[in-house]
Amino acid sequence: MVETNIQDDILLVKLNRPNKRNALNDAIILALEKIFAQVPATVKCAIVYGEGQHFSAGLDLSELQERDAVQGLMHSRSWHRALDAIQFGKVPVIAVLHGACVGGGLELASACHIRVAESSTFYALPEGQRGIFVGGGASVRVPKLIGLARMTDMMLTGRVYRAEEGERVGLAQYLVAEGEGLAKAIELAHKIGANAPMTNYALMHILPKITDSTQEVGMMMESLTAAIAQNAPEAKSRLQDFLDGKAKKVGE
Ligand code: 1HE
Repeated sequence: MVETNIQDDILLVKLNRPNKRNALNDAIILALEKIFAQVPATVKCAIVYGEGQHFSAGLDLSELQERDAVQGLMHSRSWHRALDAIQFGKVPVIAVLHGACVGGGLELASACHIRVAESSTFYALPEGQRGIFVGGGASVRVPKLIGLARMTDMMLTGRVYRAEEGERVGLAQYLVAEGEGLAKAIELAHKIGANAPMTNYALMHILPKITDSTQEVGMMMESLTAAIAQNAPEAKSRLQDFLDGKAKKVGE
């Protein structure tokens, strides 16, 4: 139900359950956790995408049995572990979205570092209408993308954001024509893979902690990160290349 493939230094992770609209059952969540905990050392970036007409219909509702409170807590925490393995793993992850990106599908997408949306993409949090609450990290990650008020509205009213509006409010960073998402993500993955490792590490692991901190602590973490990054041989040679006229200018 989850297929992986390595192309150059990019790990391709495909949700492959199109007859159930890539609904995420426990086996898929566990598979994602394992895949992102064991990214091979040669890989520099990963891409998550979905087979069929939709990225993901979210939690597999057929598995939502009668759970008591403790089982429900454990289930939600299993999603947190898997999606944390994506957000705080070894390499940046790009999600390619199309069709439904709803409920747990949006939770998965929001754990990735960049979202590329094809024009068929639509976003919703139907948990509000199903009488449940988000449990896969949306209450923490989605407001960081679109703000508290928009997420509250999505859940209170069942509001659906279409692809263009989704890109405008920050659910996706790139909007592309139908069928072009994977090519765009591969192009971005090559750019990401060419960065200095410390830069990618800092963006994945330090920047989120800075934004969750007080101004004082955040500023100190920024200074420490900047000092460590600029001291790396990789940074010194890149800066020298620019001064020698050998590096690309901004925008080239
Ligand atoms: C499913 C699921 C699912 C489809 N769990 N089986 N998510 C939702 O509330 C979204 C529910 N799904 C939908 O609204 C629609 O399926 C879609 C808009 C995504 C796609 O519509 P469509 O017309 O392409 O497909 P379909 O005919 O609705 O579904 C095809 C099959 O997939 C059908 O099964 P079949 O055996 O009758 O063929 C559907 O039952 C099945 N299917 N979605 C199980 N979600 C950590 S907490 C997260 C909490 C949540 O994510 S709640 C939100 C759940």
